[in-house]
Amino acid sequence: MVISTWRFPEATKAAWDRLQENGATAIDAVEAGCTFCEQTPCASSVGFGGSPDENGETTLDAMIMDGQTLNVGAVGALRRVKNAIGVARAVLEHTHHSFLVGELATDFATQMGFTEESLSTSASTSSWNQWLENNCQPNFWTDVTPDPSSSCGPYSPTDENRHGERQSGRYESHDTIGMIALDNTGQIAAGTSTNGARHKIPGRVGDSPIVGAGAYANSNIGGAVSTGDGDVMMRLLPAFAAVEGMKSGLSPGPAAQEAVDSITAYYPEFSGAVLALNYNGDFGAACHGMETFPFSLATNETNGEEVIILVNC
Ligand code: SD4
Repeated sequence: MVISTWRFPEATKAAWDRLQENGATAIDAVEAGCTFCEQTPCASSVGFGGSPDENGETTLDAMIMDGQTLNVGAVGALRRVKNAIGVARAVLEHTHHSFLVGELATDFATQMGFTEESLSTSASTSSWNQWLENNCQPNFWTDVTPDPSSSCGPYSPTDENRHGERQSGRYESHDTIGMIALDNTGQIAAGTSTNGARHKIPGRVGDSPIVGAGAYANSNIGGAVSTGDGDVMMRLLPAFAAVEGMKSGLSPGPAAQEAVDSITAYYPEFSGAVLALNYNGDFGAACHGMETFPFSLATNETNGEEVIILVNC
């Protein structure tokens, strides 16, 4: 079966179709589903042409995890390459590393045969221009001068000491794809792909490519993916927490809920969701800070048809 965050039935279908091919594995399915989303792109938060950073550039985060070996391939702040999950898979397949970032990840990608091209579109450029005209609002700066709530940078630090305060992220972008697949050999894989947070500070990497934050998979237990405010989620590792919850005997829904609760205990304004699947094919999700969280799935029971399920938060 294949299950993925938000309303991405076509990406789920692409993954399902890949799974039907002779010899295809859960990892192939996750790569195919996320690649579909990156190429279309199926949301403004995935792939090229979305979430321009403060310089107007779109950069991509992606990861893929093999639940059999626990091998991971991930890329963060990847520049000028559209197929981020493909590059993540190349990190998994062709290196002993787990996570490559930035310009040097692009060098790796071109060495592996990926094409270098601009990730900007007229839509991302006009969204960036509007942001500039709006005095760079909103942005992710704090305790700098000039006042980031009314002025653009460049900024310098002020000497206010706010170490004692809990600084939440600032989440507005939606629709990162997180996908889990379970194949007929019992192998589970999970992956994510996103262009991160709109108007992020250049260099920012979110939770999506971080093991245990954006996704986690262990074929003996299950897999989980998360979406939402990545600057907060990477502090609590909700995908790992959900898989650990299933390991301790929880079914996927309560395990996802426990992972969300562990975030809201510290950050009550958290907005995001966790989706989990166990090795039996049971699944569940939990969310916070939005009314409902949709996800799509395709299974043998649905004859491979994509079904959208809505969870109340
Ligand atoms: C991020 N978690 O980069 C991602 C954003 C996201 O749905 O999930 N959007 O923070």
